[in-house]
Amino acid sequence: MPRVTLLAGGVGGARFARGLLACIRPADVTIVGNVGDDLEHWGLSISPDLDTLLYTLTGRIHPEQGWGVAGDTREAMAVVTELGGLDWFILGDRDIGLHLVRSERLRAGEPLSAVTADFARRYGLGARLLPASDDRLRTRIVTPDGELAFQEWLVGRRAADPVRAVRFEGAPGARPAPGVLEAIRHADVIVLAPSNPFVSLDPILAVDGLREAVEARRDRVVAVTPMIGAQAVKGPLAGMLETLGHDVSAVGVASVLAALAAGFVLDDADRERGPDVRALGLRVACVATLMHDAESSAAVARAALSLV
Ligand code: FO1
Repeated sequence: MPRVTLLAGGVGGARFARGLLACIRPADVTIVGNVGDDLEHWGLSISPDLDTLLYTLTGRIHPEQGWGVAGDTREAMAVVTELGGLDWFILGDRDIGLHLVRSERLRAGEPLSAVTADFARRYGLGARLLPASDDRLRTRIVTPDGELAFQEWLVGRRAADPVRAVRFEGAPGARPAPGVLEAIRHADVIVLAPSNPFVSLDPILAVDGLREAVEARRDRVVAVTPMIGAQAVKGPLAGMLETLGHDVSAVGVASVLAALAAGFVLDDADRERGPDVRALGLRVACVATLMHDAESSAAVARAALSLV
């Protein structure tokens, strides 16, 4: 049974991870989650991508949103609105419970990796879930109107501002969380999840030593497309590929990741682009990449594993 390390952002990363856990023993899977999306809001330490992974992989995720908790209520948010508080970023009541505990433990000096491992254990997650770094690293979006914090750009302004550049506050200088480099060095397969390469994978790779560690294992690295045709499966990737000067397609993503990965999973609909991806020096597999249930997620995971 291969040991697999997955570098993952939000919803796409979590759905892929769910498929991986259907094919591989959970004890052989390490997931390194993006922390560039993290924010402090209402005094709470919020880690959206770690939570999306945790909730998805332990059966708690809100199925339509893809983030937050299934069946959650919004009583606290209703009070925030009633009292004139900032209500552009929504936390459900149960999600707030998790955030109260995380925030208190971080304030008391525990590292994010320890809190995350404990939440994963209590929620019954068999795989290892690691934040890329315990140090503060924040994705910042450079727009024509100036620089915005990631969630302010994505949620607050609905990703409407064109992206001129992306930068990572805190990197270089952010150290890998305990176990991250080892998980990359010792994996039989490393998967770059179908996540946005600029704002989900790059902030992981911006952690000190991480990009180099992945490049050193390139022959064992497989990436999965987050694009089908000219559309992103979810989120603002298509617009970012365009404004950052890349082909708005899976081939554009493959060219961004070609120095890191030796295999690339294309959607069946993009099968005819296979030769373009092979021309970048990548092995190619094709599968239906929309992961709407456990079986479709597992099929994508099997296609990725077939490339190593
Ligand atoms: N996405 C939204 O579109 N609106 C929200 O109000 C929102 C709140 C939120 C709270 C907790 C959480 O874990 C995720 C949340 N998300 C929200 C999703 C999040 O902004 C993105 O999915 C990720 O950061 C991108 O990977």
